Amino acid sequence: MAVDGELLANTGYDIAFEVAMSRITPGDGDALVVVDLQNDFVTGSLAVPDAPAVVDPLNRAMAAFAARGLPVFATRDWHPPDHCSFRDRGGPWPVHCVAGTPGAAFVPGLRLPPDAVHIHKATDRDTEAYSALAGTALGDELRARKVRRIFVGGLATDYCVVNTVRDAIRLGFAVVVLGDACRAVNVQADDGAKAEAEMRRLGTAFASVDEVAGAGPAGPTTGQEWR
Ligand code: VGL
Ligand code: ZN
Repeated sequence: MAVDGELLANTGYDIAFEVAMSRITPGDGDALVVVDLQNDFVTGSLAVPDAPAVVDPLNRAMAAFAARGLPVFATRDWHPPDHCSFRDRGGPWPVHCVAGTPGAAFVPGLRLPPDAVHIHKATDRDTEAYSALAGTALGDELRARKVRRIFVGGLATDYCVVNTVRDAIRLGFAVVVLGDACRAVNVQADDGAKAEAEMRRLGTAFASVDEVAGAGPAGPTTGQEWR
């Protein structure tokens, strides 16, 4: 059956189609937040298990948002060389994501839209900040773009993702976590599952990248097939 997107826009059929396809279509007021897709978290000193698996889903999500003209934010953990979270200062982590080093760079293969907004976090040597909304411009940048709902994917579920989601909800944003585009550190085996449970409890929706962006690597071309 041929579906004419122009004629059927905003009709009941259109909504029924979305529901039947389990789609959450990003639109006005939505933004994507890609969390900490950095070398140290993917292949480096603090490699998150199975982290390379989120690069392709996040590329597809970014393509879908960019094609709709929706904002994409990319965060980076951006520590000074003597950050308080490092073991030699009594913190829990190996040295990671030192500002300006290769470990702090985005992973190769991450296809950031040219106009992605870059957010640096945990830049103060004496403050740990897992949330991308703690001490950064992200909240103001979202409000400036009239964003009401953020879609979140990246690393790590049990640290930056859950803390960012908690702050976002506290600040009044609706949140959709892209479950297949997140991975957990799992210092304790169930940390990721606990973080997910907390996010659900707080009212976070979960969706797969396919549900949001459609299947396939290329991203939208005309918009017709993304209805
Ligand atoms: C993170 C561990 C250490 C994160 C940052 O962004 O998830 N995790 N620093
Ligand atoms: Zn860190």
